[in-house]
Amino acid sequence: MADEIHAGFCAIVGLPNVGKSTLLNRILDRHLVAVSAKPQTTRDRILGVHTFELPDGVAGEPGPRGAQIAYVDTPGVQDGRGPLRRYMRDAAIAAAGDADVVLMLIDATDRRGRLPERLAEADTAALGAASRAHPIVIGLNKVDRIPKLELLPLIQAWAGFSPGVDVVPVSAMTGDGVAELERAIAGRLPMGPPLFGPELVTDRSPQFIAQEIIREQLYHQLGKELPYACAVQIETWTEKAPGELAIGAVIVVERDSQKAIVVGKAGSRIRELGIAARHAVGDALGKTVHLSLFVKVLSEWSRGEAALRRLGYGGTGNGV
Ligand SMILES: Nc1nc2c(ncn2[C@@H]2O[C@H](COP(=O)(O)OP(=O)(O)OP(=O)(O)O)[C@@H](O)[C@H]2O)c(=O)[nH]1
Ligand SMILES: [Mg+2]
Repeated sequence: MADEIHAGFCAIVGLPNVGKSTLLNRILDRHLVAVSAKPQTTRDRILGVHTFELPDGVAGEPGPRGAQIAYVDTPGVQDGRGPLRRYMRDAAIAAAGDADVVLMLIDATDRRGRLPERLAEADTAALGAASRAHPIVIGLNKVDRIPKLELLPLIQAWAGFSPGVDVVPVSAMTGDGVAELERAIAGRLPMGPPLFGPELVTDRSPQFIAQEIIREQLYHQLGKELPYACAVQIETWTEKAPGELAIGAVIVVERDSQKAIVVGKAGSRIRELGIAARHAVGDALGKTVHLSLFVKVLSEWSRGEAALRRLGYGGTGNGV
């Protein structure tokens, strides 16, 4: 049928910090999901839909073709104890299980994690198995930072991962190779009508996006000092005028000492954080944002299933 396109779900999976969320932001050309230099930034599945034209078609089918790739960004898979880490790992493995295509992203600069053997280790074996059960594309990311000579053996090592696998070198940061990568993914998607309307980019609410971007700014501002167990909750959300939003948000930490770090001397930290987050959230949502930030201590929240659910990790209606 003429209105059939390559359409389906692609789960972006991999170890923490390989650049999954950076890649999704690059593909959608907007700041939808949180990115940071700290591993385990993404905590939940996030849908980002890219509807586009492939000018040269896909392999074996030349000519322009329509495509709609519904990407699911997932938390980096890694061993770890506690309900939050378990929740994150389950979210990634479930997304790989539900997808039409799995995009396994590898950090080509990570000497230990960049070879296929890494997927045989206990903490990643379930992800390796879920990925092999699907058509798979391997993206070797961060190639802007490795010498070309190192790339060839890496491509060869992954070429044998599963039958018919495509291995594509990319840089999510510069955009190099991203069009090739999308072409390889689209070529593995079934033909059919689009799954989503052309305007839909994500199923996440503006509140969720704001919450994620405030958490991202927290990571940027605090770096190594940041407590792992911090969460952001939106408490108030008022449309003051068209294009103008007032947001009240709470940063939840687990101890008074962590609160002191986030607030800073005479409130200096949280003030700077508020300024950076206001700009970043405004950019992401395309609005002028007024932001009030508070810090709250909720002891041991990352260990309790009930508190996790209250902060949006788990339960129904939160995944894609
Ligand atoms: N040089 C370089 N750095 C990159 C590239 N892609 C991502 N990064 C950096 O890698 C770090 C991790 O990026 P993220 O996109 O947060 O990685 P992630 O895989 O989503 O991480 P988790 O959500 O924690 O699993 C950030 O500091 C990015 O700026 C790339 O192509 N080149
Ligand atoms: Mg991420």
